[in-house]
Amino acid sequence: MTIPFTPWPAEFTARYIEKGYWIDLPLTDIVTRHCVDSTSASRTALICHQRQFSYAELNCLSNILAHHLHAQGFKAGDTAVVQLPNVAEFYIVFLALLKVGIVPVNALFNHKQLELRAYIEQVQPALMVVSNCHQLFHDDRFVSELNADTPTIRHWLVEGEATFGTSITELLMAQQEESNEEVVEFTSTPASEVAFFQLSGGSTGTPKLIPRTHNDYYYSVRASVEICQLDSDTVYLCALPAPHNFSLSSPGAFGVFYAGGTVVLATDPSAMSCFPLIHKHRVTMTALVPPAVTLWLQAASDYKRHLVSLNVLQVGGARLSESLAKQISPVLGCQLQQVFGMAEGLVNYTRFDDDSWHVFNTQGRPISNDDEIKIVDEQGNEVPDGIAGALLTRGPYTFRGYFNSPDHNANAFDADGFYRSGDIVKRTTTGYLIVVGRDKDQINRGGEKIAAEEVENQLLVHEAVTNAALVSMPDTVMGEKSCAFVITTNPALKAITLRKHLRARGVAEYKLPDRVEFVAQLPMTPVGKVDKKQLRQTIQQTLIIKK
Ligand code: AMP
Ligand code: DBH
Repeated sequence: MTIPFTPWPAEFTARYIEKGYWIDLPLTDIVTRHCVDSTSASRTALICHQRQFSYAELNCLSNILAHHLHAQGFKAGDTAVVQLPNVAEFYIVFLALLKVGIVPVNALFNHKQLELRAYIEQVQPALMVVSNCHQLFHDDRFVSELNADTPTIRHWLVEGEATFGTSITELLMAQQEESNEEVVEFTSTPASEVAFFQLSGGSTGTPKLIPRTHNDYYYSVRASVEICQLDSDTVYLCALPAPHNFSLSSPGAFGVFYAGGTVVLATDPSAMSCFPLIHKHRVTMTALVPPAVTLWLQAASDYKRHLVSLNVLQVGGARLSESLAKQISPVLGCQLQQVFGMAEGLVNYTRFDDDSWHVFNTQGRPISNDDEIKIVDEQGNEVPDGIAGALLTRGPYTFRGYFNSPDHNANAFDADGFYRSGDIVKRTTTGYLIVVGRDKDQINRGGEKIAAEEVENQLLVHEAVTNAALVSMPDTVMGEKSCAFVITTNPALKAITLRKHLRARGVAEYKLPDRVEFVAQLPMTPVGKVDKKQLRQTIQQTLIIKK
């Protein structure tokens, strides 16, 4: 059994194979390739608090888990929903699932009932992997609800102490002691098939899933490793959520594993969590979103000596201002690399030999010569360099369709299979992209993406809300925050009541409106849609007047 997905047309498949992009190896190769000789196998792959794992250990632990799952009757083509914080188990579990061919959705740790249920609904998982550190899994209440609603779920793995399901920690410890584990070679799904689902930032009512094949993802990882010049001396701090496409593959932890370096896990991107780790483990490289950069710059003056080992700071996920960009090297003492990527595929990097203008003012250029870029005006005609337009792309690691979403896919791609990214960009004459805006209904809250419609739908569930529109408003640290314009039948309704309502609906905290404006009506465009452009202007004006 394999997971259905929209394949690349045959002539593209042939070209990507011929050019050596798709090499027909499973993603687990990023670790197993180091286990053929004892010197590389014994190198440190992963550091998680006090625990260190060599490549051999990482491989062995994921084998133990794979055996367990195999013994439980799991097989290739089964699906899983995984929600783990930044702990070693995230990679151990991921590798184990890939080995057995179980296709996971890796939810973010700040996701709650609404998001988890949306993923569960779409993939009908046989396996759930969760952490008892998460508020929803302190006890088994939500677990029982999900078991009752989702007959496909057969097994729960729990990180930490389990009050339900099987404890990953105990399982791995018990099995390791038995040692001399018989070696079974697992067969993952074929490399041309779906390895896992990546999460889309989305712009629709329900979050969409992005099928990523071994072949396409592994190519993006290898090519990123080359561009970012990783090697076995690289020590990478994973400060963003581990499942994020940026910290997983650009080049992220997978890139570091491929290169034989070391991944150090941080619980969060704060300076307080990260600076001591950089100092202690002599971290050479990390990746941040712009709001974290602001905080690091503020904290660095007292702790610059902690950062001497740091060579490269990658920044992406949201637009980095030129003024922030210029402070990075003098204040943090490392080189800046801008990264503009998307879980759907296309990733752009500034290169290490670029001049400072490109590094400060552009979001880089694509990974691959076969990344095809179209920048079009509202009529769909390509615009010249220097003129802003909508970014469309296709290529050897850009997907061809969201999972099980024919209606949405009909608009998300053009007739030639180019994906409409929803970003408004300009191309320089040197082929670099500058992100200037967005034409998707999304708020980018410091790199955390909020699909407006998803939140609006949940606001509309409230009995006193008759209409709602969520838009972005400028914020000096976050870049953007969210503002909900709400029409209500209850003049006494308060913003805090709506936030409570959304929490009770299980909406992730970062999606709660930062501000609520109660209004008598919403402006409409000539075609009868809510005029969000005007709402953004209204809230900007309000903020200016209040200042
Ligand atoms: P996601 O769909 O969650 O993977 O988010 C991808 C989106 O994040 C892109 O389409 C952009 O809108 C935004 N993004 C990522 N990196 C950057 C960047 N360096 N500058 C501006 N926007 C970015
Ligand atoms: O924001 C993103 O999704 C993103 C940013 C940087 C990404 O997917 C990536 C690099 O790969």
